[in-house]
Amino acid sequence: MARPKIALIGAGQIGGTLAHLAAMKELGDVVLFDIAEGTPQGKALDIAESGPSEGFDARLKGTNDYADIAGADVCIVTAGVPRKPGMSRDDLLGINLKVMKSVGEGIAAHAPNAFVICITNPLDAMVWALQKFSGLPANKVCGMAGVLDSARFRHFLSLEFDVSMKDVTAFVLGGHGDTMVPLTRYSTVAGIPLPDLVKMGWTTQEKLDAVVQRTRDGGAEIVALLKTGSAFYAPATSAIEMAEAYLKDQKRVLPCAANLDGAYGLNGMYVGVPTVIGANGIERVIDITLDKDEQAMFDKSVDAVKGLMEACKGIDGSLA
Ligand code: A3D
Repeated sequence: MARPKIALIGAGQIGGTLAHLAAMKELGDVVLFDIAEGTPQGKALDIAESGPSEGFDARLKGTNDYADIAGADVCIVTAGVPRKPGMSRDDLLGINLKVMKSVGEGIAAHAPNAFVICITNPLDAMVWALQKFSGLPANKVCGMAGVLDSARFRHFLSLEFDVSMKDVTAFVLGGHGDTMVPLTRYSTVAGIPLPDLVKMGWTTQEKLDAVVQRTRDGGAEIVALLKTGSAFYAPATSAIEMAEAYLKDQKRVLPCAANLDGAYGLNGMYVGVPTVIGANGIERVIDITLDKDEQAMFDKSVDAVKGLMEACKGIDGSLA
């Protein structure tokens, strides 16, 4: 059987890291696409030259021509611009919406059967626009944010409790922005919910609140340190986890920005929710019951995403 084909649209910081990870994990052959001439070709060649030492079997190609993504099984989209210090994700909307239009058309023309994972910010609005521009089925187009946000939450919790990250599960709902909703009730250490760990004296409510806030600010913390761009190692790793779930039909339960068709009382929008990812793409959206406070936080996050969707409609009438 031929190897799967993975097309990476955008060969910047995340795109290059995605290519390296996909090759090292032997998920398939990799095509790196970018409008910048030489960048995808240079990165593809550099990574291919790490193959003999690393010992992977994967072909890598860099290109500026959408025809080269033909027949891709997975497309991961990072095309666009990232944040600089002082910018919010929402400041990127105008530029990145235009990029989503050209990317959507490119994918529709050359890889209409792909499972598409969008990473470009502001995430929830961009993945919604990308699905519309591409016309691909909504279950085949999703956004990566929840895996990253919950990985950040898990990392900070593992530091707080001095336990292995492997034994910490975390649950983050809502849009990928300042209003994201880390749910402590559904986050655990080896199955023990965080509120119980507060009662057990493992931490205090104040410390837990600080961890939640650090998770919400996780992206900005890295932007402030790097100064020239945003996080890329963990975002790439998170998207690869989703791509692998699709390619290997793993039925992983992963939070991602998924199209809502009635779940959470919402329709026709993308927002971060727990999903099942397998060979049919987003196979299920898991509709959990929220308590009053959680619902209020989720509603606020949904309103923020709706505001961005309205802004997109104002820029591109075809989305209205
Ligand atoms: P960067 O290193 O600048 O790479 C972006 C690449 O996109 C560049 O190589 C550009 O040449 C290319 N590009 C621009 N326009 C087009 C186009 N029309 N077609 C094809 N390629 C194009 O950025 P990055 O890799 O650090 O980040 C990429 C995106 O991911 C940004 O929008 C970030 O804000 C976003 N991001 C999202 C998360 C999430 O968790 C959702 C995390 C980190 C970054």
